[in-house]
Amino acid sequence: MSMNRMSHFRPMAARQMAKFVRAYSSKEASLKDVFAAQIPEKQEQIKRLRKEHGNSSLGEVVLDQVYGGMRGIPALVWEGSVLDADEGIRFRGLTIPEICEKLPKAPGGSEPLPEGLFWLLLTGEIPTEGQVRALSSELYARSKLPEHVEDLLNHSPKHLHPMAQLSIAVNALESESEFAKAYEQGVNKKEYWQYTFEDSLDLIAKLPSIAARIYRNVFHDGVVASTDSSLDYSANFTKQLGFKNEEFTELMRLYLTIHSDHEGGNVSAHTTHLVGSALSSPYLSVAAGFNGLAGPLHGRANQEVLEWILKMRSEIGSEVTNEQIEKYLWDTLNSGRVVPGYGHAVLRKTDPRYTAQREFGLKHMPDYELFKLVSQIYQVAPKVLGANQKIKNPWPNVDAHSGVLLQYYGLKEQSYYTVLFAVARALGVLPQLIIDRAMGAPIERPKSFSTAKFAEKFGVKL
Ligand code: CMX
Repeated sequence: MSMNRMSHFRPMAARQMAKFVRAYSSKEASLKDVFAAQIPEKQEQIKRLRKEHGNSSLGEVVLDQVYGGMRGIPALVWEGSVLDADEGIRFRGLTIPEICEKLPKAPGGSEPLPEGLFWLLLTGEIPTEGQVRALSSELYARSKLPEHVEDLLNHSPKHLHPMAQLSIAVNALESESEFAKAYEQGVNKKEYWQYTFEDSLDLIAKLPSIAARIYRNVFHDGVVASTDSSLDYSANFTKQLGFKNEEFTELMRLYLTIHSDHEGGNVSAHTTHLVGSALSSPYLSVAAGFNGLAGPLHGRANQEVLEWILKMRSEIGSEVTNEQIEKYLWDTLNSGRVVPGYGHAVLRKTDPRYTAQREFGLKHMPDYELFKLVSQIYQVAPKVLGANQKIKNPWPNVDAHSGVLLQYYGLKEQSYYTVLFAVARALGVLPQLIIDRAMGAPIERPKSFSTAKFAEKFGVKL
């Protein structure tokens, strides 16, 4: 560890705080300095809010919400993003088109750099180009994998799903946890966030190397290209995956940005937060979140969508009419399966993450057969799904589109797609874990009852 990094590990004395505040006002302040300078004010804001409204009601909880997967119960604090049912996600108050416009880009590029989004999620501020470049370099410097993690991946059976391999590798990084070591040495709880920050940056930095190793081992020759200090996070990632197309790197920048965060209640975000609330290290917390992301109703839907589309094409042929798509949709529903890529627990309109990917497709591959097929399904599916009253949202979500864009550039192995989602999701869940530790968030522990107890509460005899 460099002296520079070590210097952040001492208790935050007044003199040091003054240094952070000075650094914060500088255009070249580091992410850690900017965040550190914000902490006292954020703590104060929460203290005041709780003092004035600690006993104010947030509304009623009804029994159906408890049995219905806790839909709509306001029970979590999540600073990075808020999801509106009709409008979709806002990252620190900004829509997807707004972040695409405001976040720094790579030289000659037009898509946002995900490093910038990470900065925005943690601090609420748009970084300068210089700050993002410094963060890219810092991630590059932290990206090397420990040998035992490489070994684990190299010895994983190829038929083990890429998400299971990813989870194993992230759990194995626990050996590197600064947080776990500091906790063992009895660090003061006021300093938890600093070690969480270090682990978070290390984990984000190493994830592309893990993901690329899995991809190259399972689907190719096991050789992972070296990274380059002059490249940004996404460019190094696509290089490691073995791609040379700059347009694909642009897609990766957009992909990692828009898949990062989707407020706190989704399975991967909530799980990371929940496990983290027990003071498990960022590695163990994020690995747990990834296990949730691997489920077909959540992140694995991107794999399912591609399989569903390819199966339709193999059954019907490449020239598909709207009537044939409608029948295929009904067949899926009537066989008791879900239509992957459609529906959402919160959204009630087309997901703006779907729209952002569609716009990318219109710009770069308007005549690509699979892109056109996704557009055609969009014309038919909402009507079919909408005919079923119980489906609350007949519109497409983020996963309906991502796979065909990857197919176009030659990343055709759909069982790998959720790993890309996971690399992005780390950029969304880790800022909140750092914030949780800086704000002293408590261990999460909601109340549960048995059905017999609920019945007793309402005077029902079972
Ligand atoms: N196809 C078929 N049935 C669907 C459906 C779909 N796309 N979306 C919802 N339904 C069904 C539900 O399965 C549920 O049926 P039961 O009452 O028989 O259990 C009913 O409609 C009501 O569900 P809902 O309230 O509209 O949706 P939920 O909040 O329960 O579920 C989600 C949300 C995403 C799991 C669901 O829409 C779904 O399974 N979609 C397909 C999988 C998918 O695309 N997941 C990715 C979501 C985005 C992400 O996290 O990455």
